[in-house]
Parts: sequence; C-alpha cells; structure tokens
Amino acid sequence: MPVSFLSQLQHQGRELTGRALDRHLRLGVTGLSGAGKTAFITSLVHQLTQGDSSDNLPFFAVVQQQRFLGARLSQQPLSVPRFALDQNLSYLQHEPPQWPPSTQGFSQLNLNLRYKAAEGLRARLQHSSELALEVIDYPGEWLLDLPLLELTYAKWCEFSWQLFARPHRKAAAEPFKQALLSADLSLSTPGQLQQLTDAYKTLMQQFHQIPGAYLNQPGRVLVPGELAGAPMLQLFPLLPEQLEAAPALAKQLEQHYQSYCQHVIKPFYQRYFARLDRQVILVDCLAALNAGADALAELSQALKLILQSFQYGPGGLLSRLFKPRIDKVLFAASKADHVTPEQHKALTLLLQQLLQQPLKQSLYQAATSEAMSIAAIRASNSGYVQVDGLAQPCLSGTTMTGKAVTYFPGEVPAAQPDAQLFSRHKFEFIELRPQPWRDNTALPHIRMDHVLQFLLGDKLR
Ligand SMILES: Nc1nc2c(ncn2[C@@H]2O[C@H](COP(=O)(O)OP(=O)(O)OP(=O)(O)O)[C@@H](O)[C@H]2O)c(=O)[nH]1
Ligand SMILES: [Mg+2]
Repeated sequence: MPVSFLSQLQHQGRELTGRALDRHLRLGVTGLSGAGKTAFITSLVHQLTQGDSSDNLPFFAVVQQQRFLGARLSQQPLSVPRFALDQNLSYLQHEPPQWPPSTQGFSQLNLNLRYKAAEGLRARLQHSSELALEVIDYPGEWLLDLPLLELTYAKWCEFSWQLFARPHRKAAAEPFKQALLSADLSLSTPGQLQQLTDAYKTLMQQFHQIPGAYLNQPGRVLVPGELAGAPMLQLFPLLPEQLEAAPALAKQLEQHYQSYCQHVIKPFYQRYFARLDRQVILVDCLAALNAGADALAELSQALKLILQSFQYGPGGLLSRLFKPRIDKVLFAASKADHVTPEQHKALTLLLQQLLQQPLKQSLYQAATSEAMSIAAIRASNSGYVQVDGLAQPCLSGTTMTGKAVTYFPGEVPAAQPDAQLFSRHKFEFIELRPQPWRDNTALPHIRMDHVLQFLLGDKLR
C-alpha cells in the first residue's frame, strides 16, 4: 500500500476521533487573489506559536487568563505541501521588508494548541487539553472556479460575454472577440484550438492587471499549478451565437469544461472546502474603492457567487462527524491599517453591505457571524497631527517605493457609494511596505486577538 495513502488513512482516522471529541477544527480562509489570505495565515500562526503573546493579544481570553500553553506544528498529510511559514516571515525581515509573494499552489498547516481548560470535567481531570487546528492556503484565483460547478459550458459562455461587455473590461476583450469572429471555427484543428487558448490566456492576464476585474475564470488558466499543459486547460468561452454555428468546436470545448469541473474543481472543493468548521472571509474593500464603481459591483458579485458554494449551520455531534457545516463565519475587511482607526467602523459596515445585501439572509442565519476590520500584519502607525489647533487623525508608514509618509488617507463610505460619487471623488488608499520586523518579536496587527477569540475562544474554554 503506498505510504501517502496509509498516511492519509491515519490522518483521517485522527481527524474523525478529534471531531468526535470536538477537538479538531478546520479553518477555511476564503478570499480573492490579493485579499490577504497568506498574510493572514502567517500572522495567525505566528501569533499562536510565538512565546509570550499576552501584550500582543489583549482580547484573546485563553492567553489573558494565562491558560494558553502554546502551539506547535503537527503532522499533516504527506501529500500536501506545508505552508511556508518561515519563508513568509523571512520576507518581512528583508532589507527593505517585503510582503510574501502571491500564492501559486496548495499548502496546509496543522497546529496543535495546548491549553488548560477553565472549567468542567476536563479542567478537573486533565492537566492540559489539546485542540488540533488545520488551515490551508491556495491561490485566490482558484476560488472563482467554484461557481462553475453550477453552470453548463453554454451558460458559462453567456455569463462570460456579459461580464466582458462591462465598461472596465470591454476594450481589453475586443481583440479576443475579433479573434473568435475571424477564426474559421468549422476547421476545429488542434493548432487553432491552441491559438485561441493562448489568446484567451493573454486576455485573462490583461484582466488580471485591471484593478477591479475580479471574476476571471477558469482560475487554472491564470495559475495552472500542477496542471500546466493539461489538454483540459484548452478552454475559453465561445461567443454565445457561435455555439450552434460551430458545433464540433463547441462540443470539444464542452468536454474540456466538463472534465475541468469533474477532475479539477470537484476534488478541490471536496478536499479543501466541503469539510470546513469555521470560515474567515477576507475582503479588500479599500482596493475596490480605489478602482471605482464597476470594481465594487464586480467584487460584490464575485463574493456572492463564491459564498453560495458553502454550507452554513450549527454542527451537532452527528453532523460534525459526517457532514460538517460551518458554524461560525467571520467577515473581515482586510488591510484596515490603510485607514485611520476612526474609519474602521465605516469600513466594517461597507463590508457587511457588500456581503450580505446580495445574499439571502437565510444563508448565514444558521451560523454565528461577526464582521470586523482587521490588519493581519499592520504596516502603519496611527496618530494625530495638529491642523489649525485641532487634532486630526493621520497614519505614518513607508510607501512601496520606499518613501516615508505621514498622511490622512481619506474617509471610508459606510455604504456602497453610487456611481455619481465615484465620478466626483477619487479614493486613494495607498499600499504600504511592511514595517521592519525582527524575528522572535510579536507581529504588529489590528484585531487579530478579536479574530482568534471569535474563531477559537469557545473551543479553548
Ligand atoms: N497594509 C497591509 N497590507 C496587507 C496586509 N495583508 C496583505 N496585505 C497586502 O496585500 C497583498 C496581498 O496579500 P496576500 O496575503 O499575498 O494575499 P492572498 O489572498 O494570499 O493572495 P493570492 O495568494 O494571490 O491569492 C500583500 O502583498 C500586501 O501588499 C495587511 O494586513 N496590511
Ligand atoms: Mg496567497
């Protein structure tokens, strides 16, 4: 029997026992590319594994009550790469400091948290208790594949071309549209299929550069991972009117589409998302505001499509064992260190509106949810400057080009602004370099202690 299969069986056995005893938690970190998943996981794990964190995590009860005995990395399936925690931390220690790069594949990290139980039988019988925590990281582009499971190839073509007609995408999509219109689709040769595939890949790469063009599908065209060169990635949306006009090509593309759904998206979903206990949904609202009205609308649409793939509800013992559902959801507006603290409330309200308005309320009703503005790795310091005798809030930090700045980044609208406001006002929340950071010191953050308390607090009592 192959070693990896054996190790997987052992791992599943441990997970099932852990679940039965309610000692196992699988955390889903969900977010589009650039939302801040890798920074979030890096910070979360570092906050848990570094030594004394009581000064850095004032709202994390188990730490404040001095019951937290520490966390260490534990065994994980041999077939999945380990999350590159040390490597990510080392980027922050570069001279000048850098952010970890965009993620190109899966990785996972398993942690064992040790703590003293506060009350009940466990506290009396055991010196220490344990909770196994499992977190995975993956390229945000792949998340956008989940909604494809609900669509046929023909419906996807329709959806794509409606999307490509939007103002911020139309010009970029024109050359690919012309390539499709001028191709003799009745030929359907391998060379032609590859040419059009390459043209679609170029288009996707251009979309990727357009701020606010979030919904780029299929995700593996942009980040193929281990599938680079696989025939099923010869996949692009024909113009809807071409589906009947070029039946042979349409049929072939539909086969590739079905194969992609079956062999890429379904296993991805089942392996990493179908068994989540808790979920963090990270959203970079500020970048969308910078990019304008179309961006904000597309962000809201992308989130709505993705979140429909998850199941929410309380986890009773049986359901936890055999059909786990997400019982706690944290909506987090990421990179809150890009605005002054008194704007955090508005940022949180904007996030709630973006996420909840398009979704039926009932989707979340079964789960406990909370929304907050956070910075996994705080890159700015906030303070006040005197202007005409009045104290004005400000931030100080270093821009990505290395310039030290002290500034007021502007106000955050507490609700989705209408297109008119965007035409009058340009939002400019600038990106900042991480602050210099030394190993063995706490990572600066905003509200990661609240995050830990919400996600883990009840399991560490
Ligand atoms: N100021 C600030 N910037 C952040 C923070 N978290 C992430 N960023 C910025 O956002 C960028 C993207 O963050 P990542 O953590 O790589 O995002 P991701 O969701 O993992 O993206 P993919 O791997 O492409 O899916 C970083 O390179 C930083 O520039 C934060 O807490 N504060
Ligand atoms: Mg990442």
